[in-house]
Amino acid sequence: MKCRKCGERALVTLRRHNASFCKEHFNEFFRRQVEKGIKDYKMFDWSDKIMVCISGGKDSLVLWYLLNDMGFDTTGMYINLGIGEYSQKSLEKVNNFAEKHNLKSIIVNLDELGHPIPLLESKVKRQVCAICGTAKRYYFNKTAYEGKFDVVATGHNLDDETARLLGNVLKWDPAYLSKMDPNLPEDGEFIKRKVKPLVRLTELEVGAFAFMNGIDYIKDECPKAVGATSMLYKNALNNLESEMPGTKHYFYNEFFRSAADKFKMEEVNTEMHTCAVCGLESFNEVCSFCRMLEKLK
Ligand code: Q46
Ligand code: ZN
Ligand code: ZN
Repeated sequence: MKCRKCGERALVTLRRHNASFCKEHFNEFFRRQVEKGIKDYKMFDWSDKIMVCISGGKDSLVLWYLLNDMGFDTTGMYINLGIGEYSQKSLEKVNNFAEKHNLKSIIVNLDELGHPIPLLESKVKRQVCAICGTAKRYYFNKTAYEGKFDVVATGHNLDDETARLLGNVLKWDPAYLSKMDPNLPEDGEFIKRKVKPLVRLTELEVGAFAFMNGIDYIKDECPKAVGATSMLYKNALNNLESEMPGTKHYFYNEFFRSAADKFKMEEVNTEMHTCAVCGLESFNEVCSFCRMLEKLK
């Protein structure tokens, strides 16, 4: 296979684009997709202070690497979830990466705060990923608010987002379908704008970029991810994609082109409170995270 751009030996073939690329031109293609995502969805510009949510996996590290390389003002934010060896290894990858590229980072340690995920899991009667999601959302919002960031960026890719879209379509849940936008506006003073600049790239493409650019990330999956329904949706979409290259891209883009508007929720004027425990803005008198922590007592 030869590179579509220069005719040199190609290292990657992208069936959905019917093209092969050498390292240099794959990097060029990849970067252009990220730039297009940022521009098309008006995510941010060079004046914004961006908090990048980092897990130590390939998506978040690739995103951080690229945004920094493009000259954006980024700070990585990592939450040590306290999930045994998995958390230790991922923290190591994040620290090494930040040091190598001379990047600013903020680390929140749930062990030190007294509520690592395994402890919450043993006390709260909810699925572990729902508990973890509530904790992560809380600390991402809190850190972005306290650090006066303009925008919060996550490394979700096309596979993540089409799997989520498929799950939401199967349930026809308008509340969830209205939140698919890769640029979700801020909500009040406390919740900052959330963006997903890798949304035009597949998991495979992000992996290839990480490999070609020597980005060292944690390859292990979180041990709690076993049996997650999102994997079912990803597998189903991968089967479709291998028979019909371009399916994921089409499914995602067509949703925004012809259906997303129909799910826009009416602005509801919900009365906001100040959480009686932590003092941050909340829908209820005590926020959902603090209610969860009360179960530890
Ligand atoms: S980290 Fe947390 Fe994920 Fe692990 S416990 Fe579930 S939600 S799987 S992205
Ligand atoms: Zn080339
Ligand atoms: Zn609270």
